[in-house]
Amino acid sequence: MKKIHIFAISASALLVVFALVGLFLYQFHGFHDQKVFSGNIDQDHISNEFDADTDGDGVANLKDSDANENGKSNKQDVVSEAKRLVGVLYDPLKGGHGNIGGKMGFIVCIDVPRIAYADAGISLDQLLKADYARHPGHYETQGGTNTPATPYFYRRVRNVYDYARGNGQLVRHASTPKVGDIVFYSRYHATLVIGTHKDGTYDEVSASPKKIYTRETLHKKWKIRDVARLLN
Ligand SMILES: [Ca+2]
Ligand SMILES: [Ca+2]
Ligand SMILES: [Ca+2]
Repeated sequence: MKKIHIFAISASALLVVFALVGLFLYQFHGFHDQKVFSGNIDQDHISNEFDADTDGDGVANLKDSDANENGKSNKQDVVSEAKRLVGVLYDPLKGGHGNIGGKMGFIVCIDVPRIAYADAGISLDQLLKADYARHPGHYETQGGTNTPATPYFYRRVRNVYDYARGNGQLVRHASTPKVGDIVFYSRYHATLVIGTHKDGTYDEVSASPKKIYTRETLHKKWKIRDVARLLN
């Protein structure tokens, strides 16, 4: 009798554990859709990550209102992909130690806009790489440790900031946010605007070490900040 009782308890304990693991996996996950970068939408010889015209229609990504030719506007794609990132765990190693965290699908703050834009067919990696080739002076190269030839170049907030500043896409002290804006809290932290409201508040997706996993914050009060505004 006692044995059956213990069995019942351990079986229900096991169920609880399974339920918790299931909930954890549902709520928190990694980003594993690397084909966003490694894929090749127009099937030319350039992967999406470094293709200046991802859909191959002759219109450069930032001038193309539907850069991946999926029938949805860039803004729609950016917003829906950013929402899909909600729950992705933050990389506590911040890309360090051979990017173990990144390989497990963990992300850092700038990955939110980086992935969301890439999903829309606009690769920030490509924009930064091409800009660096033309204007290395836009960037703080830190004695050669911060160039496209070094591993973490495309995942540094300050490089996206410097790209935007050097290309007329930085709005200093923006008085209102717009959907798609990359919001700079500093040269080391950025978030993404995915919605705006008539009352002046906005919706944001952000990843940060303090929050552990990527979050969506709704109706946030706007504070004047610098933003990268890439979309029209
Ligand atoms: Ca291509
Ligand atoms: Ca195009
Ligand atoms: Ca699209």
